[in-house]
Amino acid sequence: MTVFKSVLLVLTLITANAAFGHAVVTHNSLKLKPVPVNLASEVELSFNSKVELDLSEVFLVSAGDKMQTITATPGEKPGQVLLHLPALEPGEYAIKLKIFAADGHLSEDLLRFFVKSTK
Ligand SMILES: [Cu+2]
Repeated sequence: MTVFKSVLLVLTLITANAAFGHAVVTHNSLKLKPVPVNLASEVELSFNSKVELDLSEVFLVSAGDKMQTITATPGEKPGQVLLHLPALEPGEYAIKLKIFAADGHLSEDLLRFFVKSTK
């Protein structure tokens, strides 16, 4: 009976941990590497868990709340995602993320950034 109880306890703990599997951005290359002007580029994101890219949606939001879908591909490491940005004029933008974690939970996030002319 004691063994059975401890097995149950371990199972409960594992399930409780899995509930924290929501995909949260832990690394974001926008902070380190500015998005270039008028040149297609990539943004690298890392999540704290595996993400289901087939179910996830990523949008580029530009002035006037215009949204366009952007392509997201898996990176080399687990939880890593590459976003493929089109060539952008200087301005204020945001990346809207609707990301499904491997546990099926949806998280939404908005990453704001500027494209600045260096001249
Ligand atoms: Cu979750």
